[in-house]
Amino acid sequence: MIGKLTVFLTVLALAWGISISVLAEADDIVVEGAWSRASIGTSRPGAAYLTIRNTGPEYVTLTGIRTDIATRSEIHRSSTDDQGVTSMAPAGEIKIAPTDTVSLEPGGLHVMLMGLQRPMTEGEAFWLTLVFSDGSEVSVEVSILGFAARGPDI
Ligand SMILES: [Cu+2]
Repeated sequence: MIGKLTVFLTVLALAWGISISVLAEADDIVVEGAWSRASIGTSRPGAAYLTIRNTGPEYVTLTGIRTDIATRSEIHRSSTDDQGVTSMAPAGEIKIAPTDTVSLEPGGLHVMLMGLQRPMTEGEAFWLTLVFSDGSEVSVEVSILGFAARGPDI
């Protein structure tokens, strides 16, 4: 009887252990307010903005972006030097601390969409997939706002 109970508890412990280990980074990620601006044609890259919230107890790392609206998409960071010159560069991986929020917004971090496959038309939307370091993914629909939009609430 005790033997059986031990086996039962061991199986329980294993099941618990497994359920912990399959918890993906993406399970703790909330992506909100995804938007972009309408483009004039497809010759210039587009940009997308959104907010990523880590609701979990561990760090999560955003490693890449996938979308079918562009042939290449990267996370960039814009910065302005003391001369007032603005430039941007690939931001690499984005590490998000537990309970922290990272905002991709004009003038800072953004998703650069290079090689647009179709014009970004106001009122339409496209899908963006965020890829995390454990291979898990979160997909969001990105609303396309007007040419001069500064955010979903403005
Ligand atoms: Cu950029």
